[in-house]
Amino acid sequence: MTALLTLTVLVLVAIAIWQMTKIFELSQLKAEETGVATDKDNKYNGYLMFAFLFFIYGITIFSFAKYSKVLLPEASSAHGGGYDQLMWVSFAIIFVVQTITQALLHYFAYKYRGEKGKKALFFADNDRLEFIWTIIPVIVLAGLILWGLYTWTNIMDVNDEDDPLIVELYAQQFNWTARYGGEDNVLGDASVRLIDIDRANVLGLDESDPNAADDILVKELHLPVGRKVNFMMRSQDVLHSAYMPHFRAQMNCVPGMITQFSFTPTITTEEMRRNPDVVDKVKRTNTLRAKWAAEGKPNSDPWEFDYVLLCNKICGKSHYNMQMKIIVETEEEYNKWIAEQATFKETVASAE
Ligand SMILES: [Cu+2]
Repeated sequence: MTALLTLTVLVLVAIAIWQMTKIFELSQLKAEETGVATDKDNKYNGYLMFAFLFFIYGITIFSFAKYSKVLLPEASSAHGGGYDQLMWVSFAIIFVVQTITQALLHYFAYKYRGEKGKKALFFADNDRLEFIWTIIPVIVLAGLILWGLYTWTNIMDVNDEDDPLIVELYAQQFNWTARYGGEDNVLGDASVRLIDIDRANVLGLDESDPNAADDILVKELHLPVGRKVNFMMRSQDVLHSAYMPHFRAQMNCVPGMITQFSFTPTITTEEMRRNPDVVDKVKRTNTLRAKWAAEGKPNSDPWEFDYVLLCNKICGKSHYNMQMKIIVETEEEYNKWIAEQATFKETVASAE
């Protein structure tokens, strides 16, 4: 109660002082007040422009220092290196150009600030200047666009050369299922209309298609290192997006159609766990988790690095948790694992 009273008194005193200042100001007739900025105002604003320049440079340096470590580690797919290179060159160009132009912009705003008697020089045009500021961006942008198109067509060229492994990624709210073609490496036909949950035909495989019998459905994606994988994506309900950040891969999963993406994994899970950036990230995460564990908070078990398949389209309330573990391993390990998995024919219940 005393605190409330003191606070009320303080607020009332503040209002009283403010009102008195206003009355005092109104009683002072200022002859020179014209509403036009004075030299002093302009100089003040000029310095503020400089202050803002240092603010944006400061925030840039701060972000580099503090957040560089949250970037993805080295790409784990054959095409990932070229993709990263394109991105880093684009970043570097944007960084250099913005650093220079921001400095010029703010310096000129200060240098040519309003001053009594100072008049701007007027000239209609300058061919050489216009030529320079048109031709340089044209060359740089055309180069980036051509390089980008070349990279894009290379990455998006899904073909059957080099005996790729065929894998279906099936998206539904809110989980993923992967399907391998089995012995013949050919996926059986499937349709959402054939889904029969009671008989464990969860992906709607067509039982009359001989290719479907040996298909293998799993909840953990295993990939042999060095072998090309052609992914065929389907969605049961809404738009999802299969996002495999470490492989620099993303493709929408669209109900009613099959979309494709192809890449060759180049680094096994075991090798990636020894990557210095990954080791560092695991260490940082686990330090935080140990702290959480001490405070009795959830999600505080020690974490180990694994590749992941995430959904990258906001597809509903549990979207954030729609993921599947990916394990990249040697060919022998992969062959051993796939041999242990049951086929569709073995898991589906007979139609009685
Ligand atoms: Cu989703």
